[in-house]
Amino acid sequence: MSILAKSSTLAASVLGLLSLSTVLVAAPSQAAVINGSFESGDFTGWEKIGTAAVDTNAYGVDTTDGYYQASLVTNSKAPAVSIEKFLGLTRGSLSTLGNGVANSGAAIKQTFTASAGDVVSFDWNFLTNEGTPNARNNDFAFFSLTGLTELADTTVSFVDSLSEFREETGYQTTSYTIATAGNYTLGFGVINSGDRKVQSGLLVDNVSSEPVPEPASMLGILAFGALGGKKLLKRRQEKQA
Ligand SMILES: [Ca+2]
Ligand SMILES: [Ca+2]
Ligand SMILES: [Ca+2]
Repeated sequence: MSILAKSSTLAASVLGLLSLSTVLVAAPSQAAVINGSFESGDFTGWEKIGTAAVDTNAYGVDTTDGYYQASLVTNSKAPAVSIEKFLGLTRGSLSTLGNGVANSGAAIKQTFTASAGDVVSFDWNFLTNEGTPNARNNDFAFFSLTGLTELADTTVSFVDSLSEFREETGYQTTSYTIATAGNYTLGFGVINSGDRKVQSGLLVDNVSSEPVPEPASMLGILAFGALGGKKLLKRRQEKQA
């Protein structure tokens, strides 16, 4: 075997170890949320119910990441009970958030596998044509993951909107840490409370599920790779001698 051939074998072995390290480090992201920023320009990886589209800045609100964002509107006739079923929520739960009787709306969802400690993070913006606050028709936006959590209703602070809606909360970031490993369905929705004459909307962008950074173990794996490479080099050099 020529020296060149031996070097290539060694290079291949080291490369193999490095690839293994890469696989070990990258493995958790395989199970993460996909197309979380909607940069495919559509709902690849997601399912929807009611009126939901993928829009650009032309919507009248800038995205927070890339060119696209998801926009949901309450104007469809998808009843609250169908949205609850779609998201795997208890029947009637959308009416238990203290905003009156949930009428109809829209939602999107995605199911993914998470490890304990994974952080689910997303940007959202609630928009409405309702007068704010509006006790009778208290439209609201929510997300569902391990339970149901309200993001905003007509009683929060708003600014004037350049979109088709009168007012918006502006984009805000929400994060949630997964306590137990398993399969999770992440849902986002916007609901007409009371009547369905005046609409509200929800923008979502930059959705991600990230493993908690563990610098110590990552360094460990890389060090193991480097060490393995060195040992291999030594062994081969001994053989050569
Ligand atoms: Ca985006
Ligand atoms: Ca509320
Ligand atoms: Ca409404």
